[in-house]
Amino acid sequence: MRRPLEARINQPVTIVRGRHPVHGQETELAEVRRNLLRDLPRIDSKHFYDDAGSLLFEEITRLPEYYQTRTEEAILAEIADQVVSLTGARELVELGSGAGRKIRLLLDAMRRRGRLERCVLLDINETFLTTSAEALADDYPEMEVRGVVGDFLRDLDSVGMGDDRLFIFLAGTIGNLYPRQLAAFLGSLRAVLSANDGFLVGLDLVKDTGRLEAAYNDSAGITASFNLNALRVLNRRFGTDFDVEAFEHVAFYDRDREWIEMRVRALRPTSASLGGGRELRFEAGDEIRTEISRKFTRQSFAAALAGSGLELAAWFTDPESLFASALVRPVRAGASR
Ligand code: AVJ
Repeated sequence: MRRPLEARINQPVTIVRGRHPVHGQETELAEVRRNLLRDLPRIDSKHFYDDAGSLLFEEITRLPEYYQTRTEEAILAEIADQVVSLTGARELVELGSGAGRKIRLLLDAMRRRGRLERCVLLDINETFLTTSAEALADDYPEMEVRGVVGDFLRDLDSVGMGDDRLFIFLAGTIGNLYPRQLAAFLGSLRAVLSANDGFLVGLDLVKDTGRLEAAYNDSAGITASFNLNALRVLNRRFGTDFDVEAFEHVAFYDRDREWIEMRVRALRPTSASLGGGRELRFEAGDEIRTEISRKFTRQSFAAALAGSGLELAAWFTDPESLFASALVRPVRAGASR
């Protein structure tokens, strides 16, 4: 997959693995079991993204009901130059790297300012990460490209230190974190950010319930396939034996918690072996939560930042206020309190 080194002597692509034992099967297996044994069983949404799931997500981004991707792209096209000049970035670091149209809007803006030196991509899917890194190295030969295979909750420190960097975390993926995970994420982000680094984050916004629920219950059934794929991923990676056909897709908006929740629901009695002699039984109607996707307001996002050492520097949204791009910076020493 990687081309010979001499083909890109001026633009080396390096792929490294996150330092933490995310790939240690025992740790992950223990975590998967623990989550399945909760009162409301849970599968972490990172398990959606094997190759099939990553492709299904790309299909989701093109659905008529799924406004997020095209709205964020329109915002970024509008603000890229401003964000790059506000941050003076020479290096772009993408967390949870996607398939790459949106990152190019920012790289192009950096190129226009003549300050494009380096790009680091961090993603959990090695295949997608390598493909994206290679494509970016081809299209931006003046920049150095590095990939980190890892989990943005555990492997941020593998990105290393630097300055004049713009970190980006697009697509509203930050909304997939539970409040406690979000606080931990912001803490580890603060720890790798230098005083002059910036963080641009995509946030899906609170809106009409009908519109939100339609985005997660598309008429083509792609989100349903994406959701149920999590059971297949568990079967393959962790040796469970969920009968995927015995479950259906569920997605609804929880107005109190301001998040979309996706679940898989048993259509009939079924059971799954978790290994180690443990068996999980389901009656018809029993559910497993597979994802939360938080919807923010400017106020709730600012509240999430409170106490993290990070603050909101700018807030950009589309004309309909469907989605926002928030520019976040470390709180300046002496500027707080
Ligand atoms: C990964 C955050 C962009 O939560 O909307 C899409 C994943 N889940 N449809 C989201 C997803 C169901 C998505 N993001």
